[in-house]
This record gives sequence, structure tokens and C-alpha cells, in this order.
Amino acid sequence: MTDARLDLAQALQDLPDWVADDGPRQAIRRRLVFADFNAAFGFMTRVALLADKMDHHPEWSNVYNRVEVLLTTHDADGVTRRDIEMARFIDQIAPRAGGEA
Ligand code: H2B
Repeated sequence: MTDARLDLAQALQDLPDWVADDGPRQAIRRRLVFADFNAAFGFMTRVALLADKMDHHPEWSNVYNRVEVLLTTHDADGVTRRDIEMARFIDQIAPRAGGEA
């Protein structure tokens, strides 16, 4: 069964590092900066393993040490608890200092 869309403003209250995407779909995004490509790709690998397990996949891009992540649930056409779960995991493993761009 498809999860319900969440109230975006409310969902973002607990996720200070995430912003609402300004594209046509309801989505949240976060930019991360790592020490180098190795660290960025290691991060992506960890998220990919969760994505595979959850059958829930981020839309993302990587350029050297930068990773841009956009989370939305295609089936629900918006942000659901699955995106929040993934965002929290990302926040847990993201670099603490200097991890923002
Ligand atoms: N990822 C995301 N972000 N949203 C989805 O709705 C989604 C997904 N659906 N990964 C999954 C795969 C679905 O297509 C498969 C068939 O379960």
C-alpha cells in the first residue's frame, strides 16, 4: 500500500538541514560536501544499501566531493514517512562539521 503524503512544513520542522524543493513536485533536498570523492562515494554507498533494503530510492547527483539528494515518493507524488526515514538516516551518517554546502 502507498504511504500518505505528509504535511511538508511539519515534516521539515524536525529536519533543519533539509529544504522544500522548489520544483513542481513535493520533495525535500539537502546538499552535502565531503572531504573528497572517496568520502562522498562511501556515503552514497551506505545510502544505496538502505535504498535497496527499503525499495525506496533517492534522486541524487554527485560531483567530486559534493552530493545533492532529493527525496520524494513517486508512488504518492509527494513526501512520505519513507522519505523522512531516509532523511534521518542521511543526517545520522552525514559529516558533522563542514558538511553543508
Ligand atoms: N523510490 C521512490 N523514491 N519512490 C517510489 O515511489 C519508489 C521508489 N517506488 N523505489 C518503488 C521503487 C517502486 O517503483 C517499486 C516497484 O517498488
